[in-house]
Amino acid sequence: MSAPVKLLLVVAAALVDSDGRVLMAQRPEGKALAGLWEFPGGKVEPGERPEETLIRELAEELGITVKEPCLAPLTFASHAYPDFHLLMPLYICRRWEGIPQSREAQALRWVRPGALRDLPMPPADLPLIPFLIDLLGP
Ligand code: 9L3
Ligand code: MG
Repeated sequence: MSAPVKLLLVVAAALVDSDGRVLMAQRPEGKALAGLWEFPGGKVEPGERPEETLIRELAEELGITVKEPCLAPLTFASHAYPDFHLLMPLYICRRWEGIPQSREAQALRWVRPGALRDLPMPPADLPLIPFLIDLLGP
């Protein structure tokens, strides 16, 4: 038998603007994977439903209000890190209240799906790019 693995559930969002661009956030200094560009989101805390987590994280990180019906599941990432296995549902969101702003010192960028490959991203996020290109075009 192989060693037991710790499963980590993280939820992430592709916020899509009216031009079909996706909001990417750069992980700040001091965090794991600092400097890499990711889909915003975070860990599901005990007792939370994933959609609640995502709504909370988007409020904390970006200062926007998202209603649950505006979150549509798109795909998920399943990625082995050395010390845990990450399972990360990705939701599409096209509607929110407020203007996304950096609330946690992270840089933000709106990026065309076809240009996502040019950003250094966490390895878990990379396989999500083709799904966004399929949905939104390059
Ligand atoms: N992670 C990867 N891609 C993402 C997100 C939101 C998170 N789009 C990974 C990085 C960390 C773990 O999930 O290893 C937990 O994220 P955080 O709580 O450190 O932001
Ligand atoms: Mg986060």
